[in-house]
Amino acid sequence: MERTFLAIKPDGIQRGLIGEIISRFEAKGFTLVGLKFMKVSRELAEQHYNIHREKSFFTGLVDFITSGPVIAMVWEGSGAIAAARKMIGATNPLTAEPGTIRGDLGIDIGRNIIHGSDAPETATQEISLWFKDEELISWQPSLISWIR
Ligand code: 3AN
Repeated sequence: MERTFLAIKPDGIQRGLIGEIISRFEAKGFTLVGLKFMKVSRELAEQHYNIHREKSFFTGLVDFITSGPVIAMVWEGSGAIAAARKMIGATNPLTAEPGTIRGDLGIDIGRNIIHGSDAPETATQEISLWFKDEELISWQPSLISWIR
């Protein structure tokens, strides 16, 4: 069973999109194993976006993600990492496909609503950066076990 890290960014929270976004992953059939509503410290933001440290937009990115609360989540399911990326859509919401979260709900590359891990290694890294083991709950949605 695969786990992926997703975060609803400050713009998603400010625009009242929390329910809409969580609903999509619930409806898809993935299982929520961790969730917290939190302010992101500069230190955490810089670690999370470390790979972009040399990019021109790095400071703006860190300013933005620390500017208001975010919802950090871990979702579990077969193929969850790639499927969540597909549901999120391309980095630039203007070119993201309709039907994706960014394609349906956004217009600005710097305000692209949600983050999702892009590969198994980054998912593992990001989950341990954002969550302690005891904050993650393994459980079986038994009512729908027949679809697995
Ligand atoms: P994704 O979130 O689709 O994996 P990355 O990892 O390439 O995209 O970029 C991380 C974040 O950096 C994006 N979610 C976006 O907020 C921001 N970003 C990426 N490219 C740009 C850009 N050209 N200008 C401003 N912000 C950007």
